[in-house]
Amino acid sequence: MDKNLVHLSKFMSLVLRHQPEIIGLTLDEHGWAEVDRLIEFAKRNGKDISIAQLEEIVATNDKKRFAFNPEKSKIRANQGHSLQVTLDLTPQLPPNPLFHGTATRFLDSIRQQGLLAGKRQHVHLSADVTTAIKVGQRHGKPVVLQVDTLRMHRDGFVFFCSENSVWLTESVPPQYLEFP
Ligand code: HQG
Repeated sequence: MDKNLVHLSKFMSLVLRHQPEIIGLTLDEHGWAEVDRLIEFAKRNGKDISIAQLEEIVATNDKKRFAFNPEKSKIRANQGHSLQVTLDLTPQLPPNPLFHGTATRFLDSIRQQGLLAGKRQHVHLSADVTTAIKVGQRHGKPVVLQVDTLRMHRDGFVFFCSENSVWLTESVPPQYLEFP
């Protein structure tokens, strides 16, 4: 993806996941923004985005972070919100195990508290170690924890899989985590 599109995609993450109000936009309870309004409000705030660029971002974004509704009149982020939105995801039986990539500096706290969603709505889990390492690297020296999803599922924890294949759950208490 070219640099300008990466820049626009980061801007879309900001307004569609965290702070739509910075351009005066509102999202509905499912996280959808009207495409026309997004374009218009972004323009008023100095960001020119064309419908063609939005389509390219939706189609080529490395992690499929965004999706259109079938009519292409609305757009939303597939996951990663700090805003309270209902993504209408259906609970699913997760693969066992799943992985969580984090940084070594968080380990003491995670040993005590388990994985917490923090500012986001969910704890994010990866289906493979390579992805988990990439996620962890964003925070420092990466370390991958293994999550016993089978036992969590048996104990009543609910898992969702986002449109872009990120596994989501509310929290992971320490007894379900395997540390390296
Ligand atoms: C850590 C990216 C201390 C947690 C990725 C993580 C993902 C704790 C950090 C998505 C903790 C939160 C989310 C505890 C958790 N004590 N630290 N008890 N519990 N943590 O960015 O999972 O590029 O909010 O391990 O690919 O890193 O945005 O979560 O290190 O899918 O599309 O607190 O963001 O996707 O960091 O990443 P984040 P994350 P996008």
